[in-house]
Amino acid sequence: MTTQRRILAFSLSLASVFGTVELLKTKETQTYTCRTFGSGIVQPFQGESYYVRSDCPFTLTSFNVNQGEYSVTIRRGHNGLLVQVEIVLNNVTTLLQDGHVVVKNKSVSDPCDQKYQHIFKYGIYTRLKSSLLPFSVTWHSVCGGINSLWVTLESELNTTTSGLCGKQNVAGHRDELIRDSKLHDHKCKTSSPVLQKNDICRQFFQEIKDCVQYNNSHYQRLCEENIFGFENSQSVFCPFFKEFASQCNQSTINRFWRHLTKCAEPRCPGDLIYREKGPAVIPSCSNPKPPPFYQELTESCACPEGNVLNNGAKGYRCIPWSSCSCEFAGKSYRNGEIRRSKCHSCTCHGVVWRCSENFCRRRCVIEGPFVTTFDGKQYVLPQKCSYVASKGPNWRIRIHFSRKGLYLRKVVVRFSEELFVFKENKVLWNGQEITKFHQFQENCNAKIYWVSSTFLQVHTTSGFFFQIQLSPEIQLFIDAPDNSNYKIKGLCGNSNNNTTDDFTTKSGVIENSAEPFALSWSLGNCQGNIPTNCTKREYENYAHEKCAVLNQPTEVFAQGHPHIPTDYYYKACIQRICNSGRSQKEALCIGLASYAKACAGVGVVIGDWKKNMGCA
Ligand SMILES: [Ca+2]
Repeated sequence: MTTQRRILAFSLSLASVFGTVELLKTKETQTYTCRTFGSGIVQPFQGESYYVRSDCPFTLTSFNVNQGEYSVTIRRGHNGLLVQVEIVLNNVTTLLQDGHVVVKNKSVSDPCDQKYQHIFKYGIYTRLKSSLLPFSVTWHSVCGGINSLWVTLESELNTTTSGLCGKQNVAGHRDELIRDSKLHDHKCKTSSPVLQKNDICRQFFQEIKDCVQYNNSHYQRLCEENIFGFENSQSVFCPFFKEFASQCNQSTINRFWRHLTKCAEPRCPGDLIYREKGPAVIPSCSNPKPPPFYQELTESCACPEGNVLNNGAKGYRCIPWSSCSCEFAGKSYRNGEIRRSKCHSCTCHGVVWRCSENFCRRRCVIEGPFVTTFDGKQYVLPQKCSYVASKGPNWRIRIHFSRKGLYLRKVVVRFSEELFVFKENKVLWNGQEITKFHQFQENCNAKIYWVSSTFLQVHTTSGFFFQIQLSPEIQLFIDAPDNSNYKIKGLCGNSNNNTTDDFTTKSGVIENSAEPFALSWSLGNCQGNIPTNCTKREYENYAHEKCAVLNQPTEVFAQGHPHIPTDYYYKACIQRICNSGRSQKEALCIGLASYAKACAGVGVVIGDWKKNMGCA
């Protein structure tokens, strides 16, 4: 680190210390909201709303707190909608464009938690909330752009805000706000608003005149400026009417204005129904009672009364909370059902398992493309790639897939400064082949032991521990270090006893399916897909017939049934035989061994299955 950098780092850390103090000093008085909607209506923090028609970029609001920059800049397209919004929160840029949310040049899906900001669905809107300041930006996306956006400051800042929203406590002048907020751009144009009589605007304000307290003719004028040229664009004029009708809070007005303006209620996906004032965060199987902050009411797509969103399934289905279910090893469990193993007992709570203390170590298993995470989620890798299997503060395990079959070619482990490469029947340490394994290299951070003729154990000084099987194929068993929780990442997940966040991608987004999650941890080029059906049809019958032994209650594997469901292992067994590139018998034995090892992991020893099945 250079001296300059050290000084910079030091002042930044000071800034963050003082930042906390500054935050406490802000007066908690009221909420300051500034909105922009339609084709250019601006409701500033203070003073009357105004209209601006322009395709130029503008600062909506901007301020600095503790050397951190905060700003929202907007640009409208020729369709009147916001086509580009750039939000800078404490120097982190988020771009809203073409229906995507891009944070630091990476597209994200909501919810998205980052160090200083949180992006989540807020009713029918999306909200970005800063965790440093009581500041948030909320928007509504429609086809073609954003038709409504507002920024909220929940306290008065010790600093001045500028932009179209003006100052927090002083009303600005329209023309000055527009002039001072416009950003440099050669090609864009700002035109004077056109006032042309519009019948819908007139009828609307005639009808609601009793409940809107302020200057009616001013708002009628705004309505006509907003709608001019966009008479057929509901995306432009509906948010305007919605905004004013919502101030009336009468159900008759609601029916009337939707009928008059032909602004239909937003459509909701799946079982969800639209509510003018519904929950900002929909109660779901995993979160049936969102915390108070999220219980705010807003326009929302919600489940019918008494139901919750089944977020364990696709397609926005609503079910009673008592019907929610959890998954373990490919099997579904009812809400409240208890699953016991020799290591611990777990109760299904909505879609999340709540488990007692685990007496066995949490183990990630990678057997070819079949992965079991530390927390027990099971999936199949989508492609033959190299992947980051797991990484922690000072170690990283990579797996490299074989091009030929469904197995690993090598495993590369970096622990501090030491590099281990495991290939079939060969182990390299910092580039040298090693043959003696017992208590290898006394001063090293890692020690390797042979456990059997094909099985290696690696112990590290930091308590991190894994086993590698070298033949008949390379398989990897990693034990989660104690108290590691969120510090571990990769294909093996994070070891926090919760399977719902195991598909966390490299960029920190939680995915629903294995494919985007696994590929985010891939490295370099991949060597083709991993087939999900039987590529060798002639092997199919053999596979079904032989793998069925796993499920049979009278056979040797039945001892494991109360502890580990066979569904996942049965499917994997068939897939191995069909696609592994090995002989049928060899693949079968590997498949059966996989279940036997899983049982051994929870302390259940399957009898002499190798002899029974003719596996060596
Ligand atoms: Ca987890």
